[in-house]
Amino acid sequence: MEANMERLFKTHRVRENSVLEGLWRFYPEGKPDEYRQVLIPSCVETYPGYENYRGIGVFEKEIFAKGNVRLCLKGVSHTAEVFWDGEKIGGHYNAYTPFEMVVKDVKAGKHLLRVKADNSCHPDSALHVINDYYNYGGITRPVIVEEVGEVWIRQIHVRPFKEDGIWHGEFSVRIENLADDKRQVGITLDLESGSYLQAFSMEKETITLQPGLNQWKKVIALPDAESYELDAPKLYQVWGRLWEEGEVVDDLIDRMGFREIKVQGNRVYFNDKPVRIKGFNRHEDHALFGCAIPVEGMDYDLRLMEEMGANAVRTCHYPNDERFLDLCDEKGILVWEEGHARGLDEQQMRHPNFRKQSLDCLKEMVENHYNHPSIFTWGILNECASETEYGREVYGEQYALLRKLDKSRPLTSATCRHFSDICLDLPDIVSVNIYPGWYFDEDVKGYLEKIYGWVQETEGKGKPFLVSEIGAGGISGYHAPHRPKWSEERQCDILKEQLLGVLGFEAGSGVFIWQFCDGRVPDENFGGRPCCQNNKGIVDGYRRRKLAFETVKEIFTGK
Ligand code: ADA
Repeated sequence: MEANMERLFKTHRVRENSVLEGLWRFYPEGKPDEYRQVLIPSCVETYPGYENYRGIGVFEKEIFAKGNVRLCLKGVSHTAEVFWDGEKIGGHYNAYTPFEMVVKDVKAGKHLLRVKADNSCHPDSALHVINDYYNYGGITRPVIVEEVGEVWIRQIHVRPFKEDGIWHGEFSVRIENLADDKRQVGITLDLESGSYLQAFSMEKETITLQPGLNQWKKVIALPDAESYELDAPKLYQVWGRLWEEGEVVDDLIDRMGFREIKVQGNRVYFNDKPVRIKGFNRHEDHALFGCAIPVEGMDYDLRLMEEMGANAVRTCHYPNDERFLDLCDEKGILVWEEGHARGLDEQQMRHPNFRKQSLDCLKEMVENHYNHPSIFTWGILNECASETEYGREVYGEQYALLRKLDKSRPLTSATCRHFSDICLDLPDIVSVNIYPGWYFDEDVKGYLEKIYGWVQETEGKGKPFLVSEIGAGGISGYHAPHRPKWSEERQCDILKEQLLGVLGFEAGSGVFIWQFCDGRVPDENFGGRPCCQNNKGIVDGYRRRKLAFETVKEIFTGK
């Protein structure tokens, strides 16, 4: 299948589209003389001399453009301002979700695109705060530039569902009309499987577009559609086209799979098969690339996980680069995709921008990643203040938004407020983070039974139960015969007991190991974090395997 660097497949055959990769000019704000050429996407912290830079980075690129120019920035970390020929045309908060803008009627020729990216924990930032992972800076995901006409397709969502044993798709297409008046256009949808193999083609329909954003919906029965199964992940391309006077004026391609996810009793079902998670928590972090991991590195991470026998990944604690999700779709790896928030207490959740910033992030996550068949659950608010009344209000608000945006997936949230959480009635799946053997010495099975017993006394009773984190620190290369904490040996011992305990717990639906790879943490968070790293990775930041690699592999594969 053809790829561009935006996704793992071509997103347009008609609309002019390119990825603004290659060299850009970078300088720290106010110091244009210090400019250098940098490759985009990348993290500022990987530029020599900028390893600890916190502040505004300025990025510039001259581009040739004309007509209505749509710019889409897939990830700028973390507060962005965008300028076109010196004029501000947009801005965005949050490193982990895309944003876009259209510059209308651009004269054919050279234009200057300038992006300012601020990675400081400034007072307006409620989510990017000092935390147990690193707030890298820069343009960390691809930048797309497109030429659109007056009418163009913004998004196609497909909700697959089965009725009378037949797959159906509820297609929902968002179309922009940049003109000031109504427009009549033709619309078609095609489904293709594999390499351009026509699976379904819709008769052209005529629709009337009001000025601004329009939404058009259609339910189509697809008796020949094949299911997307985890061991046979069949993907379809959806090709939407807009027509005027017999000509195609715009198009958009996305990808989906036919599958349903349901919760029944204490199990999650993926196409009627109960889900049993053997997964990893993975931060987007790499010793060489920071959070801007090239797609080959993403693929390598997934190959390591597959080698260990994993079938799932949690994108802790924020939405991921969409190319990673594309890879998970292709490999049939279940994804728990998470909104952005980790370990915030009530005071932090009372930051005046917190509610809006987190709701925006959830909205952008679901709208952009809705079609990925591998995403089986949306997660929110990891280890936030779910033991307080105010926290409960916020959890309620976020769950309500997610339910409005997507009725097809169960919802969850990882809690550490054991024995005091008052929100367990809200999620569809109860998820707990536990570290027996690492942060405290308690028998894993006993602790699990205690937690599970408590959940059964709350409104979380009878819901699917997941262990969203277990783990232990291990400093890569540190070996000692007396197996002290932080040695690779002790990491194996603890993980073995934790994994056998959790996977042997019949009432549970599985486990996500904390964590796949070591990751950088800020200096301010150095306590309990040797080398300013969270060292609970099964591989280190360079993906070198620790001893625990074999331990996990043996347990996950049963070999
Ligand atoms: C928590 C948290 C993780 C990480 C982990 C740890 O459970 O959700 O982000 O900080 O603890 O390593 O202690």
